[in-house]
Amino acid sequence: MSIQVWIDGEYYPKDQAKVSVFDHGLLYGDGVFEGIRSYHGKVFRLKQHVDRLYASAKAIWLEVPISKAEMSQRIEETVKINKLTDSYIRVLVTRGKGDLGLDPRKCPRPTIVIIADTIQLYPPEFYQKGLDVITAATPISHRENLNPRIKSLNYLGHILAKIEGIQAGVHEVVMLDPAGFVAECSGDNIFVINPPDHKSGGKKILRTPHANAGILKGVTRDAVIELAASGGYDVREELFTRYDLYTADEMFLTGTGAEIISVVKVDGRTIADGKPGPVTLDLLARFRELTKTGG
Ligand code: PXG
Repeated sequence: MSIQVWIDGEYYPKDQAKVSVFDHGLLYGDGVFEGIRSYHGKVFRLKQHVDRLYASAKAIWLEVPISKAEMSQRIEETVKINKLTDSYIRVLVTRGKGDLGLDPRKCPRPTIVIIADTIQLYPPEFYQKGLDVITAATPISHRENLNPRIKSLNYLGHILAKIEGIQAGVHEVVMLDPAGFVAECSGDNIFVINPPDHKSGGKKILRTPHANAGILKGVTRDAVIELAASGGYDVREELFTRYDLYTADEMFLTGTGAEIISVVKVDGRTIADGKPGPVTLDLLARFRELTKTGG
C-alpha cells in the first residue's frame, strides 16, 4: 500500500499528496520544517522537535494554526496509519497559498504537511570506517539575515556547500560562520574530543560549537550533550576553528538521519589514527539505547 500523507487534516496517497504552486513554501521557501525519527514505533524526542518547529515558526512570524498537542497527535497518528515502526518523519508548515508577491499577509492560512516514510541511512560501513569531509567555501548565513537556529525551508546555502562536497568526492562538508568559526555540516552538528586539560578534572573534553555560533541546535546534539555530561565527559559549548578539527583526538557528527557518525579526515588531514575513536563509539552505543525509550 502506498504511504498516506497528512495535508491540512486529510490523508492522501503519496502520488496524490500535492500542494499548490501558489504556496509560498514553494515560491519563496517561506516556511519551516522538522525531520524526526521513530524507533520501534516510538517517536524520538517528539516534544523537542515540536517545540523547535513552533519556535522556528514564531521567529518567521508564522502562526501554526493547530496546537502543539494536536500537532504531536497527528505526527504519531501518521506513523501509526502507515504501519511504520522505524520511520523518518518530515513535518512542514508553509506560509500557505498566496499571490505572486512576497507579502505574507496575502496568505490567509498556513499549509501543514506530515510525511512518514522509511528511512535512508548512511551505509553501515561508513560507521565502521568514518567519513572524509572538507570545509566548504560557502559560509552559513549571517544570523541577522536568516538565523541558522530557524529550521526554515531555505536550504540553498547548505545545498551549495553540499555540492562542493560532491564535486570534491567527499561524504560531507564543514560549514563556517561568516567570521570563520566552525559551525555545522550540511545536515549535521559537529563535535570534537580533546584530552583532559587543567580545568577538566581528569575528564576528556567534548566540544561543540555554541548554539549561537551559526548552527541549528540539533535535537541529536542536545541528546549527545546530555549523554556525555552524565557519562563523565567535560562538555563545552564554545567557538572553535578548523585548527581544532585538524588536531582533535576524535571528531563526529550528529543528526536525526546520521545519529552519531565518526569523521576521520578533514581537508586531507587524518584525525588521530584515522579510525572511529572510543568516545564516539561509546556515545553511539548509548544513543542507540536511548532511542529504545523514545528519548
Ligand atoms: N544542522 C542542520 C543544518 C540540519 O539540517 C542538523 C544540524 C541536525 O539536527 P537534528 O535535530 O536532526 O539532530 C540538521 C538536521 C538530510 C537532512 O537529508 C538532514 C537534516 C535536515 C534535512 C535533511 O540529511 N538535518
